[in-house]
Amino acid sequence: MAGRRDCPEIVRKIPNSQRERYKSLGKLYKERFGSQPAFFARAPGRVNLIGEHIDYCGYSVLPMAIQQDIVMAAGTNPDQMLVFTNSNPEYQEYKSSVGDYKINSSNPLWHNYILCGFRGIVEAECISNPTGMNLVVDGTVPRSAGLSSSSALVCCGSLATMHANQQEIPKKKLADICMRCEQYIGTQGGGMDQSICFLAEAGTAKLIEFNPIRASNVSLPDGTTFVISNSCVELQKAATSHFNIRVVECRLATQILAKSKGLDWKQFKVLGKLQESLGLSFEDMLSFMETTLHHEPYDKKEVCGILGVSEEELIQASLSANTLDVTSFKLHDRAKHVFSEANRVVQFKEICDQGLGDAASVLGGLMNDSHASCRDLYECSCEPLDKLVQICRDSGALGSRLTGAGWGGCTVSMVPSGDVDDFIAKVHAGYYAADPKLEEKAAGSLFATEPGSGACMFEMDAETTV
Ligand code: ADP
Ligand code: NG1
Repeated sequence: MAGRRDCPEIVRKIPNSQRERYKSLGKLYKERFGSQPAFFARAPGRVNLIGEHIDYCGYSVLPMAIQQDIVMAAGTNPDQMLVFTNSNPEYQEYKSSVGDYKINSSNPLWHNYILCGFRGIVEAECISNPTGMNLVVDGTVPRSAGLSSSSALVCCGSLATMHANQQEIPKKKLADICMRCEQYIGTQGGGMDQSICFLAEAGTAKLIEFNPIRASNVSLPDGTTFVISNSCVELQKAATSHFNIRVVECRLATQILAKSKGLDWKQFKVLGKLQESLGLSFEDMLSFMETTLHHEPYDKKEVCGILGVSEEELIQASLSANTLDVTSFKLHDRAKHVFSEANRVVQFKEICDQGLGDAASVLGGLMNDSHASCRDLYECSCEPLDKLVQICRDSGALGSRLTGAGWGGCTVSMVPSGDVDDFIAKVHAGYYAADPKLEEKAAGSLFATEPGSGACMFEMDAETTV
């Protein structure tokens, strides 16, 4: 049975390095709401080292939390109101009553992510009369950059809701709740971001497995450091259909492969479950896929013909609200990416566990292969991102790849620790200094990172009171 120690930590002392930030958040809270916040909630962003676009196919991934985070100064109000204010004036204040709010997935403004977290906790814990809640939000995770600012908002919102309503929920259950409730925003993602957000521990990357959610430590090779660089191309996932089209393509590939084996295809939504049912290795799945799916895109009619359903039935069984108009599906290439990427995650973990002398260069090779697969088979890269990956490799990275959903956002590079300063200087010169608009943003866009800790709450302490 889960106990208090399985729940997010309640930390008594805010770290000195963060004190001024929390103090000014507390000050903003007092100016807006007339009292001290009751507590702070904190949820980190993450960087995925390898395993892209496979969590929603049921496969394991290998992320670590980063230092950048979302922090909320939180308190309750007796008026049953939800009031969310942001330290960044770009985000307008949001106000509604606890019983009368709407999550708007067609125009997903910032507060909708917090509402996802609120709704997730209220529904999961059957809270019939949730308390009103005041929040002042402050974020340092680069936005729409593949470092999971959206999930940090959802997870932090869920943590604030949990604590404000005097609930105690174990981390794995919180990860599961948040994985599901973030889908209210419309993207049909997997559970990587929410799982690492709650289950991260300082000093170690994690292998995250699903069904049920589990996390195990991964020791990265000594003498290497991971460096993140942001291409500064932003794509808000929930506002476009790029992401869900990939989810649907993987689902259709699963169903056509299941049907070809005479299985009840409607029972299969994800490639991982199909592989498990068939009991095949990754190599066997790849050759089964090669002989079953054709390289050319499938149109809707062909898919309906193979599955023996009408378009209406296909919509019910396989499509999502924002993919109804998609007419062409690249099933072969998407499935090939998923099986090979899932295999790379297993190899990456094994190599880390073995800790052999040449581990870093082998891991770097896997990262490079992952990028090529994302670019060519999954088509989730873009020109600036490919250019940045190349600059990172030319600047001394042992491996470099896009991280997160892609179509913009960040690269993650594995760099010999002694060369980090030189690497950063070269990437700065090669990517940012070449364009004055990028040069302006370079400061927060290019940084070394270490595995950070997971979501937690901080009590108000005497030094933070204003
Ligand atoms: P990511 O890859 O960072 O998860 P998404 O495009 O999925 O990117 O989500 C980004 C959205 O999250 C932003 O458009 C904004 O609505 C919200 N967001 C991110 N950071 C903040 C912040 N500090 N304050 C308010 N909203 C934020
Ligand atoms: P980001 O990069 O944070 O948008 C998304 C999904 C992940 C995963 C990655 C790709 C959400 C909340 N996050 O992450 O589950 O599928 O893309 O590997 O949908």
